Amino acid sequence: MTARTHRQVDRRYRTHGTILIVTIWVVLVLAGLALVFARSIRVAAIVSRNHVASLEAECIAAGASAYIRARLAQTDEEETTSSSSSTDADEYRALQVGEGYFWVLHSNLEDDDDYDYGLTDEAGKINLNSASEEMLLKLPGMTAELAASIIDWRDEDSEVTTGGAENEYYLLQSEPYNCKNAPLQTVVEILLIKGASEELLYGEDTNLNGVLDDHENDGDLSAPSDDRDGRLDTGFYDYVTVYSVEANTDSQGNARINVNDSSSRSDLQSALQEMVKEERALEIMGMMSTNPSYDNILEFYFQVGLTSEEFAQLADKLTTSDEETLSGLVNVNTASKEVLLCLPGLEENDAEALLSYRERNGAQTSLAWIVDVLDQDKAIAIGSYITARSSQYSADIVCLSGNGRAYKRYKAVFDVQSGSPRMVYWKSLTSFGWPLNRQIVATLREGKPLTEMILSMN
Ligand SMILES: [Ca+2]
Ligand SMILES: [Ca+2]
Ligand SMILES: [Ca+2]
Ligand SMILES: [Ca+2]
Repeated sequence: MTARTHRQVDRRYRTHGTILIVTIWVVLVLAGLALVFARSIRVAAIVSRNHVASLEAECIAAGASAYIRARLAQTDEEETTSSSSSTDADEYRALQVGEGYFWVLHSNLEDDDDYDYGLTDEAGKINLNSASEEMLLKLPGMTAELAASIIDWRDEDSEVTTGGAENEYYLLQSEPYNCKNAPLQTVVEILLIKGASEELLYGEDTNLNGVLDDHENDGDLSAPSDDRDGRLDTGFYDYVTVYSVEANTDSQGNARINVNDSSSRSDLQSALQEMVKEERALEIMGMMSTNPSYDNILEFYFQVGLTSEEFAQLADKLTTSDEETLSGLVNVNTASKEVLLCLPGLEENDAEALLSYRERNGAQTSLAWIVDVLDQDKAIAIGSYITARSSQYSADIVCLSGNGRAYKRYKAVFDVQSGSPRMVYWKSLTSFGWPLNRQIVATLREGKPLTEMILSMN
């Protein structure tokens, strides 16, 4: 072989070698691209599956809201309280919608380890717009600064209450805003007010479930910071509302008789005669002062010497106010101990006596029983702040998709005053976190059915 042919063969092999290397590279790049593609398709598939799950949870929330409205419409007359009886709990726990589920969570304020289910009565709470500074101060965790500032925030004037704040304060903030000088429209609006903070509002219960979760009892190991004392130190979130308002009519929707209005004396006498013999009716009328100015109907009760049975029949028909609506009255039939303790003059033993009467005697429809539990002075002192009726209910709606991949949580408030329940508030609570047992999510993610055992775990 000549040197020339050697060179030719060499060149040919070199060309083949180059082609091989280029081919290997092309294959490598293609393989890489295929991997990237496959991965991005997989990611896209996961994203779209999660998106579908999220839409599913959203639809469940809409269904839950319709369900609650239907239940409220149905129980409008028959049920007066929504405190968590056992039947109530079943009607709001793990209800299946399609493949997914929803719960209506109700903080169990007596037990740090247990959930309750059902609607929450907004009239069983202290109304931030009508409570006096003194009443606000008695809320768990309330500070003097915040109580005074709430008064200034909602009152029309610009005079600073001691410890409070008006425009001078808010306009000097790094992002200035005006003092509202009008009622609060939501509970969380309080976070705009001087002295307020999430720590005061929610306390250690940062996922708003009324249960002491691990991260709420591990000190600073994980957020939130807590005192690790094995007890759930709550804020006042569960005890306050801005929604409670009722028509100043009786339960049938008829105008009430104003016992302070001399022109309604004949109405009062007829109402009495429907209930007792004429002689007794006249006796009661005779006890009334000629120029009456009763602070509230409990004062009327004591002055005219009604029996508590008579008062129970009459209480709902009477008023001492000309107003068409009454705002912020506390329903003594549903209020928690913490809320009862905010009422003027009530002490620990009074609140306990009221609660134990309710426990013994079941759901009450009137407020007349107050006079069997409290002495005259105490009953009259709270008489202007209490009611036996509820017209607004809130729901903490927790929705989970059927595959456990997405959940949504909403706070809703419904007003039943007009007969057909109307939604007056709807806000996502999803960012507060999954509030129920994590085993529920894990079970659905594994594609297993939810058993009663899993559902009843705390
Ligand atoms: Ca003001
Ligand atoms: Ca909690
Ligand atoms: Ca913690
Ligand atoms: Ca604690």
